[in-house]
Amino acid sequence: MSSHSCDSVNNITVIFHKIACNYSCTKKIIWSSTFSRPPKMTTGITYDNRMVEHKCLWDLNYNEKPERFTSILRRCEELQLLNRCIYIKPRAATKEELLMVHTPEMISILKNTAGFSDEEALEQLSSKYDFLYIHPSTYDLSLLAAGSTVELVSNILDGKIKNGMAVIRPPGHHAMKSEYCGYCFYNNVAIAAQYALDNQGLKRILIVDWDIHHGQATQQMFYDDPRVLYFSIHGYQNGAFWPHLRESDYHNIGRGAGLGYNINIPMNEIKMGNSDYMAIFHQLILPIAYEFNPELVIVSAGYDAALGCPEGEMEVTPACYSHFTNSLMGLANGRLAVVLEGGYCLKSLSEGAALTLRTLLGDPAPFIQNLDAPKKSAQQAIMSAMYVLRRHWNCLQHLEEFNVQEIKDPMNLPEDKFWPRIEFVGSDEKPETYATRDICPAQDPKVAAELDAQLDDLIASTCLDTQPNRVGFSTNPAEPIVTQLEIIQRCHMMQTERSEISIAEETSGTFSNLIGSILDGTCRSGIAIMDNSSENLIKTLKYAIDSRVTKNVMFIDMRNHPDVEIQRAFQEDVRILCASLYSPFAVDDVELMGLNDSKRYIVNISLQTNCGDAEIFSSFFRVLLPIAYQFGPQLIVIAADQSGNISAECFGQIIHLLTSLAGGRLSVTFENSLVTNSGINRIKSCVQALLGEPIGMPGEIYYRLHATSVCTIRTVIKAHNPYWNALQFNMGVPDVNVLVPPFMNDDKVLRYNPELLHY
Ligand code: Q9C
Ligand code: ZN
Repeated sequence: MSSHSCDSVNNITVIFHKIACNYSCTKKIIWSSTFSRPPKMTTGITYDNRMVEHKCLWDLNYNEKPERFTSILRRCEELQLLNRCIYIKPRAATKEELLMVHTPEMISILKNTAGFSDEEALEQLSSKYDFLYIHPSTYDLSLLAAGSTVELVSNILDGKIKNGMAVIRPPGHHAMKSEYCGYCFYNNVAIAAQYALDNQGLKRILIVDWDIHHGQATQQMFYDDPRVLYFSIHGYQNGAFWPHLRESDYHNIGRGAGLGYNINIPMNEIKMGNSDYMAIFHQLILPIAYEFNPELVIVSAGYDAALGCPEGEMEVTPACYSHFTNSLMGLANGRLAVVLEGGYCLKSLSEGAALTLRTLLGDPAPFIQNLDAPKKSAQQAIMSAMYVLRRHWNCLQHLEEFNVQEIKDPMNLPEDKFWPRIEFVGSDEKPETYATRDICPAQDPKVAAELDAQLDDLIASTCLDTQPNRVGFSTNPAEPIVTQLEIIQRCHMMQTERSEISIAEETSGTFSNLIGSILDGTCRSGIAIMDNSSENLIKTLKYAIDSRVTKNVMFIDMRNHPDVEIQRAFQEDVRILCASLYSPFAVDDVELMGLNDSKRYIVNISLQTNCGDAEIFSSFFRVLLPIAYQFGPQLIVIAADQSGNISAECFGQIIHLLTSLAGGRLSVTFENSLVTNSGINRIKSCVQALLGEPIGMPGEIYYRLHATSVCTIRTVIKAHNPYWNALQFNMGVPDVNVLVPPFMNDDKVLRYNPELLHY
C-alpha cells in the first residue's frame, strides 16, 4: 500500500456546500495544512557507461553491439527523460547473488576470461555456446548488468523509487543455470526475481518477457515455482525460430506446484504487429496478471519484435511499447522494473526503449493507429494458450467447450471450434561447437532502407505532447464538494463560470469547461462531480465532437442506472462510440440500438445488478478494451456514479487502463447524488489513477463468474464480432486434453510435460 493512502474516509469532511447568497466570487478551495503532499514517487534508471566496452572482436557486424546502449541513452537524453529520473548506481552482482540461479562453474569459466587478451582463445571458448562472444570486459560487465538489475529491483521494493529501467548489456534471459547462451551470461532478471523472493520475502512476481526470443533460461529457473509467473511472447515458427526448442511451445505451462505459472505465446508467423500483441495483452496477459495479483512486475524488455529488427522480422511500432508498459503499471502498486534484453535495429530499439521510459515517468502513451484484426496465427496462438490454461485461471472461464466425442473429423471443424495442434520442425541435436562469425541475420539493403523510412515517418508523426496539468478538477458550486480530499488538492482546480440564468446552465458550463480544458491541452484528463443528467452528458458529447480537434469520442456509461437517452441521441453518429458497462438496461439485454452501420457503435454489456469486480474486469478485458483499441478514440468520456458493487480499486484500475487510449485524454464525471464513503473511495481511486499514483488491487477478483454474466459476455462478443474483428476469441475448445497422439504426433513433447494429460 502506498504510504499516502492513509487519509481514512473518517477524517474527511465532506462539505455539502450550498452557494449561499452572492455569486460574485469564484469558489474558494479550502486548503488544509494538515494534508501534506505524498512523497514524490519517481522513476529510477540504471546504466553504466563502461557497458560499451563489451563487443565482438572478430566480427564487427555482430548485432549485439555497443551502439545499442549508446543509442538508447542518446534518445532518452534527447527526449529529456534522463534528468527526470533518479539515477540508481550500478554495482557488480555478488557471488551469492549469482549462485541463487547459476552454478559455480558459470562464475569461474567467465571469470578466467576477465582481462584476457588472447582473442583466439576467447573466440574458441565462445564457440562452445549457442550465439555468443566473449570480450575481456565481459565478465565485469555481466556482473555489473546483473548487480544493477538487483539494485533497481531492491530500490523499488524499498520504496525509494516507484518504477525504473535498467539499460544494460550484456542481456540475460538466455543465460541458463549452467550454460551461457544467446549473448547472455548471467540471467539479470531471474537473479533479481530470486533476490526479491529470498531477501524480501515476496510471494508473487510477474515476469513479462516481450523480447522476440523465448527466455528459455528464465522459464527453466522458475518452472516449478508458483511464486513466479513467467509470461513470454516469442517467435517460434514451430521450432524453426531460434532457440529452436520444444519447451518454448504453448503447452509448457509449468510443473508440479508451478503448473499454470509458465505461459508461452509462441508465434508461428513473422510480421506480427501491434494488433497481435495488443490482443495477447487484452486476452491473456492482463486478465491473468490481475488474477495473479503480483507484488512486483519485471519486464524482460527486448525490442527485437519492433519494426525494423532483422532478428525478429516483426512489426511492433515503438509507440506500442508505451502501451505494453502503461498496461502493466496498474499492477503491484506500480512496482515495475523494465530490464533491457535484445533489440537490434538501433532506430526502433532506441525509440521503443525511450518511449518505455517516458511511460514509466508518467507521460501519456502515444496513439497507435490502425489496429486491425489479429492475424490468424496469432488467434491460434492465443486460443491454444487459453486452451491449456483454462483450468488454471478463473479468468478463462468464458471459454466455451465442445464435446470431442461429437467431432468426427478434427481436421475439418466448423469455424467456431478450435482444435489445438502441436508441431515441431526443429532438431533435438546439439552441435559440439557453434559458428562464431557472420552469424547475424543480414538485411537486404533495399528492405532495410524501406523500414528505416517507415520508422522515420512513425517517429515524426508520433505526438509526444504533454499538458501542463495532469488532472483538472471541477465541481458545480451548487453541488456537494469533496475538494477537501487531500488527493483532490493535487488536481488542477478549474474555475466554474458563474451563470446568471440557472444552475442547469452552470452545470453544462462546468462540463464544457472540463472538456474544453482537455481539448485545448490545458489538462490531460479531468474529473468532475456534478449533475450527470442525460441532458448534460449529451450536451457535453456534442460539444466534444463538434470541436474541430476531435474526430471521434468514446463514451462509457459506468452508472448503475439505465440511461438509453444518450445512446438514442447518438445512434446514428458513427463518430461516437457509446458503451455501457454494468448498467442493466430495461430493454432486452443484447438488443443493439444502433441503426445500420452505426450498430457497431453501441456496445452494451448489461451485467446483472449483483455482479462484482470479476464480471466487470472480465467484460472489460474481453470486450470493452479490445473494441476501444480498435475504435481509437481521441477522447474518452466516462459517466460514473457511486452505487453498485464495483470496488473502488477495480474502478481505478479500469480508469488507469483506459488512460492508455486517447493520449490519456479522459474525463470522468461523477453523479453528485449522495456522497457516501464508498463513493468517496471510488472518486479517490479514480483521481489516483488519473494522477498516475498507485491504485491498489481489489480483493478476490476472479472467483467463479456468475453463469449469467459469462453468458452475457459471450453474447455480446458474438453480437459484435462481425463489426469488431479484435473480438476473435470466442471459439469453442475441446472439453478434454487432445494434445495426445495422433494429433500430437510426437511423444517427446508428451514426456516433457505429462501433467497436461490430467485434463
Ligand atoms: N538466424 C537476445 O535477444 N540469433 N538474444 C539467432 C539465427 C540469436 C538473441 C539468429 C539471437 C540471440 C538477448
Ligand atoms: Zn531477443
